[in-house]
Amino acid sequence: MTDKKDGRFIVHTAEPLNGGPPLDQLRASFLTPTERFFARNHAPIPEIDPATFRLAIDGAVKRPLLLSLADLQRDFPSHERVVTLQCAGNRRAEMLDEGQRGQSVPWGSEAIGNARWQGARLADVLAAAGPLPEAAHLSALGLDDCTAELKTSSAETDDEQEKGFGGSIPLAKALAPETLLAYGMNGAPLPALHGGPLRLLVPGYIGARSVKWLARLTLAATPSANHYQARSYRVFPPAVNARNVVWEEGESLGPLWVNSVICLPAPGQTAPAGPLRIAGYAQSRAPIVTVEVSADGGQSWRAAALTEATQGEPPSPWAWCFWETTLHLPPGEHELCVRAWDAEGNGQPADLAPTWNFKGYRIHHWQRRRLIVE
Ligand SMILES: Nc1nc2c(c(=O)[nH]1)N[C@H]1C(S)=C(S)[C@@H](COP(=O)(O)O)O[C@H]1N2
Ligand SMILES: [Mo]
Repeated sequence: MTDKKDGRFIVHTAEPLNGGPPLDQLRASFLTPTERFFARNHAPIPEIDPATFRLAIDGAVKRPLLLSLADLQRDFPSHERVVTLQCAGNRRAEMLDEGQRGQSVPWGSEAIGNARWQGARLADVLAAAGPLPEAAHLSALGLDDCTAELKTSSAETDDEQEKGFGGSIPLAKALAPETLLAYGMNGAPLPALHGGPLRLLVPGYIGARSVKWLARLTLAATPSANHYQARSYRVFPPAVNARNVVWEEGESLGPLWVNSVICLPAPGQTAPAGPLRIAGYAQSRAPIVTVEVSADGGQSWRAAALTEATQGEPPSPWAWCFWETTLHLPPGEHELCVRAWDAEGNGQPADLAPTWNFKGYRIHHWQRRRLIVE
């Protein structure tokens, strides 16, 4: 599957493929080309024949449905959405010390991408099934086989555990107009690596809820009991670790938080004296309204310009925001910092410590970067 990606793709693991593009490339285009779009896989990519593929919709519905891809494309209007997917583990490398390496994907800031997705509105399909009054959550199950990871995971597993990757969202989010059953990505059929023939696409939520290779959607009164909803993708207070964790007590992740990242200059790059362009991305559950940059480790700040470089796309509330500013820095060592706010007033913590969690999710403190100006 690495052959599906650009030559500069940062491969964290090849089988299954987990990786993303270098940050200068990521910042180069508002829509991330598919061959540069990050990939996060918990198990090998399942082989699915689009001709015999069926999606089951069951549980608390009046009319259970079994839909082929052709049914979906014929019976429900097609919609396009420009949506940024971000993995809950993005920026994990900033919190890992040597002893923790190897436990999960050591993401830099590349576990994110913005694409134009095409699909049916989940709300339209659910309307055809007729949700019953007790339905409060929508569970999604993938066709992949995560048995190997489930065996090695520190979580207790029981025999009843589904082997596919799964997760759930509240029914209100399932019925929201932005949520899609996606079969297209960047103008082409959804590639197998990114969940083809069909994936859930939940804008504004952690990437894990956008379940790939959809097999089944189930409406129920309670959230999914799947491992990746019930035990994984949860954050715990800093004192909790792998030995004392009670999985069910963690805060289950859903809607995204505010994050902002410096892409240019690229990490490790020394800059010549003179005007210096600093640029990056920011994303949240709601549109980003302010991004500020500091060159003195967070003592003084200036507003960055939010670029409207949407390349002909109408602005999307579910897409990331590109920001940039030009600094004139004297020769020497500087500490760059970035922070952002969204339209709901959410911001970022200054430091990692209070948000540190042993699973390495929701890392979103001000990003700091050492820069040498010659
Ligand atoms: N079936 C299935 N769906 C999945 C996953 C998976 O491993 N299996 N990974 C999830 C995670 S953790 C993320 S961040 C996104 C990544 O989507 P991408 O690989 O298309 O970038 O898919 C989500 N959906
Ligand atoms: Mo993820």
